[in-house]
Amino acid sequence: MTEDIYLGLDLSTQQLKAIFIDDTLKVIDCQAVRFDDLDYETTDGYIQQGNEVGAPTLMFVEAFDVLFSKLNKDLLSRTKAISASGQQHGSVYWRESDSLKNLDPSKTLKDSLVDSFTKANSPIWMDSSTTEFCEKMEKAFGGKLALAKATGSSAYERFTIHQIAKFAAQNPEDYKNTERISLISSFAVSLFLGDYAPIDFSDGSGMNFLNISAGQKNQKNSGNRWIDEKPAKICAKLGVPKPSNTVCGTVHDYWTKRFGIGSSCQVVAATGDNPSSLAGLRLRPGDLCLSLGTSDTVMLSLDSADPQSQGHIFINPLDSEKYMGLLCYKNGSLTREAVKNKYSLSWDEFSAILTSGKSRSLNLMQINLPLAEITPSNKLGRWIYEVDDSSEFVEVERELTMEEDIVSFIEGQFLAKRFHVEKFGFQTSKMSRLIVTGGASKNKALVQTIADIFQVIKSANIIE
Ligand code: XUL
Repeated sequence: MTEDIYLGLDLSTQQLKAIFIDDTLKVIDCQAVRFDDLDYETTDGYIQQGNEVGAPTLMFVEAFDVLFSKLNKDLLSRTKAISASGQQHGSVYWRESDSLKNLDPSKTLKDSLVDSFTKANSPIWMDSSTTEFCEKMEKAFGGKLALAKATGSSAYERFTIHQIAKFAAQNPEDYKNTERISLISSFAVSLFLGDYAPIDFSDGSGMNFLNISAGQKNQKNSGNRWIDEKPAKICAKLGVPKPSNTVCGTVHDYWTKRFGIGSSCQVVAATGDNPSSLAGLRLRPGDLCLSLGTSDTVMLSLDSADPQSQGHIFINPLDSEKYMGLLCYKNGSLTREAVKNKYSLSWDEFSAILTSGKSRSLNLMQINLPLAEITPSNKLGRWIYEVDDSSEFVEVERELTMEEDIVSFIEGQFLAKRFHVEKFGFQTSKMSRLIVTGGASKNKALVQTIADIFQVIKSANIIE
């Protein structure tokens, strides 16, 4: 048995998870706390009011209290380093105070930090309420593409700078009293440090405010990479961003006294959940990764950046001079589950229909977006087409059978991804590997459908 243990946290949409690995990367233990099991009236980890979507910041804090009370004390005492991954784009607003520095080991984190936030609900990646701020920024930059060339993406509602602009406009007093703004990833690591952790370059690329090419211009991963330092107050609240592998310091005394983590345990900068997946899978140029979770994402590792007005380029978490490409879909696992539930099916029954239905040529094409989509931007609704005798697509008026609905919906989800990834500049015919990861990758019928749609042939591997 090896002595050294490493602890990774994942603060995702629906839960906080801890995973211990040893120095051969073997998983030693894994525990999670679901946000809906805490007392904050969330559904699937969030609260939605129209197009505003957020999660109580104190709920995140309490999840750490609950999770750490369940973790194995021996493993905690052997932990050499801690880092975290977080749902991307979400933000946390810290009130000017010393409470983070002065965490008291006799208290829960929640009791220590109850007055520490100027905004009770952290806006999260599902929010789409900032259109006016997005439009303003694109206009100021001279259009979508110009903003994308600078920051890696055109303006997207969930990207953090627009959420900050909205908060500053709507709650100027609370904004004024905000000393620091963290991303959800850097917030998680701040709890371990007992101090503000830096935003890392990779998750920071999801803010529409970080200069993604500054590293190429001899700035060598140092200095301030915000695209505009003139809004000095915003930059001061964000701090100086750092490479994703920065060692930020050692754990605050709180963790040693309350949970027995060694005082020399290092705290490493956190990053977003998608950059974390790319790092964990060690994606290489030529690989295509589909991550199937609350959101579905398509990820690519890139040597150079060619931002488009749709899709995102982030700085690569493994090498700050390289990049990753990302397409994000809001209609992922929750939408698949809603279609399954519509027919009161188990996952096994749903999968059996997918497998048997696929062998028939249905000639149907369905686009089903019950949640306002991210790719393509803000599309919402359901469209069904059929190919007629002259190979034209015609809209379908009749009710679909259950089998037609399930098969055409799933095929539509992945046909769209293939189409978007080709438009993003990735040639699927030259793909070296197709990697399917995330919760839904356990579903063999789904993975086979994906393989069929991406025409995975012998030269490519599917890795589940
Ligand atoms: C990526 C995105 C989502 C979240 C989900 O841009 O918005 O994948 O990271 O946690």
